[in-house]
Amino acid sequence: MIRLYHCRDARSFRVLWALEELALPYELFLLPFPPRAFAKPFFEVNLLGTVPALQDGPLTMTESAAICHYLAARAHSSLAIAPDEEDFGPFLQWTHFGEATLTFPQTLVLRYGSLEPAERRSPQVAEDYRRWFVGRLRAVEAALASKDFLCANRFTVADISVGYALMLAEVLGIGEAFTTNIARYWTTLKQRDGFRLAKAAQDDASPTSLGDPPPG
Ligand SMILES: N[C@@H](CCC(=O)N[C@@H](CS)C(=O)NCC(=O)O)C(=O)O
Repeated sequence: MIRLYHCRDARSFRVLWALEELALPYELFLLPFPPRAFAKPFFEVNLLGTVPALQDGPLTMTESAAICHYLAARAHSSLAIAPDEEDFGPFLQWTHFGEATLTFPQTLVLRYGSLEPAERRSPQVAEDYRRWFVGRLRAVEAALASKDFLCANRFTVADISVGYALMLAEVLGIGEAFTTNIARYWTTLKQRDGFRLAKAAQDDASPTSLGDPPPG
């Protein structure tokens, strides 16, 4: 069975959301954040110590957007867009944009705004990257004009990838910067059953001690 190593509301939430949308069976290992400090045996799963880590038989993957694409494609699900479909290019663009362009600046807001010890925090860095993130939302706002989803007129893992960045923005208090189309889109995404089930799964999970047998 698929195993997902996850920290609450971290990028691994993308994978949890995709698993619930796809209705795939999985084992969830909920780790304390950051695992590299508080779950050292996790280094045996992912030598970087980052989440997500997904194990599917002998395969281990650690990139959230790639894992979502992998799961949807392997399931032959409409959550992936195939190479012979018209929106294949935009699908790849948005799936990667969600992580590489939108989430990267947010991690600097998080790190230098709150995670670092007080003496290492930098309001200037946090503010600069908050603005960077908000500026990059312009592309999402334009893409959603008269559309409910980013590609192919259907929900795909590209929406999970970008949607997670919007979720993190809310956590970081940047949600008030959402413009009209983004606010409408985000409201729709978070009402999905898959999103709610993923939230419930992390709420219901017990913290995993990696020395223990798998949960469930
Ligand atoms: N590009 C990777 C980034 C993975 C990553 O950096 N995850 C963060 C959580 S959001 C993490 O595990 N941070 C803990 C650390 O760096 O020690 C992805 O999209 O999955």
